Amino acid sequence: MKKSAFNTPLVDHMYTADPAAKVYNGKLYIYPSHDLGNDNPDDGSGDHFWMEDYHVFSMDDIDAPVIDHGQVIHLDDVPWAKGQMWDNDVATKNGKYYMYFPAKDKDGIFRIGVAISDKPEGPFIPEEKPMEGAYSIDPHVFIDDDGKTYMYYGGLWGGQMEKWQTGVYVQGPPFTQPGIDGPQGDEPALLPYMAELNDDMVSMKGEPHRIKILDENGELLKASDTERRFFEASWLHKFNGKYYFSYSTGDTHNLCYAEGDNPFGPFTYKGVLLEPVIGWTNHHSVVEWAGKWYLFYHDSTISGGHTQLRGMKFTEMEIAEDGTITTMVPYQTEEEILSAASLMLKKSDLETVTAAFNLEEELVEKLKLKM
Ligand code: FUB
Repeated sequence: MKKSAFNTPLVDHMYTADPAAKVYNGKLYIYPSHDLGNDNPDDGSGDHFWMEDYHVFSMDDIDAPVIDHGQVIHLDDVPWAKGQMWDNDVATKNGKYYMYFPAKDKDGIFRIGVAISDKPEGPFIPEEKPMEGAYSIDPHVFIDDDGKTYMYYGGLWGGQMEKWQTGVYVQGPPFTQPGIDGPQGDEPALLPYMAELNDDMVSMKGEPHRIKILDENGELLKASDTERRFFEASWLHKFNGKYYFSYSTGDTHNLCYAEGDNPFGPFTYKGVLLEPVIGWTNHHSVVEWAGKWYLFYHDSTISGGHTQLRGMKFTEMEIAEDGTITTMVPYQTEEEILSAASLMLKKSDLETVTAAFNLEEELVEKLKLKM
């Protein structure tokens, strides 16, 4: 198991993605997706992201080895699910730990399920049925200082949000047609969902809300504003009394954040948190641990650039007093570029790696020396 370090995959014995980092009992727990991948085409349906179980990881401190607690739930344990156990998250209340996870049901519709454990490291026992009224992907659960609990979720394209525009699932082509089925041009982009959870942690208080993400003029971000509009990967953190909703822009590959005064929003767009990484998806979590803020994210260098086979990583964040986050550039210094490029090279060829990192001749020569 590898020791943690910037830009180094946290583990290399399996493919991990979408890391949700949470602090429980002084330890850092990481709840990632477990990428198995398959040979389905990368066609916008998301069908090449194949996952059947979850492992839980933990670290005693930021320099400690990463511990794999093993498989904590498997698809075969979930009566309603057919596959694609994507990004999950875990929250704690009433002395129990609740894992929220999306999976496709027997009809191919993404639903959100809950599984329960007495310990943060699991194992987690799934409920018989998915949560009533919760669909699409990427659930994240945030508990505010007053104990109120909110779930944020949703995703475009493979995440099927376009299919729910009328409030019921509309069967269409086998998958949402990228850029066709949703709002277009100056129409407001589709908005992520949020719902307050009941104290039982397995049901929602009423209907989900749509979270408004506004531009600098107080207008909803437009569908054509693909560099800034919501796509997937919801996360909320609180800093100096303000709420920060962060998310991925999907097809433009940014992680962005927006600021609000309460958990319901509206949130006003603030900027880019992490620039694009190697691989199509960019997905993260933000966590405060022992007085520092960290970004957990993933990229595909570990698999030689296969989008559906990713490796989780982390880096420390810089947050100013007013909540402004310094934009992180995943491969910035020569050392960072060479280390990520040489990792990718283990499973890929020089030409592919040179193109992926846009390497100049001098760096290509240095990379060759590392081969
Ligand atoms: O891991 C499968 C999907 O890829 C996630 O649910 C998305 O956010 C993207 O990271």
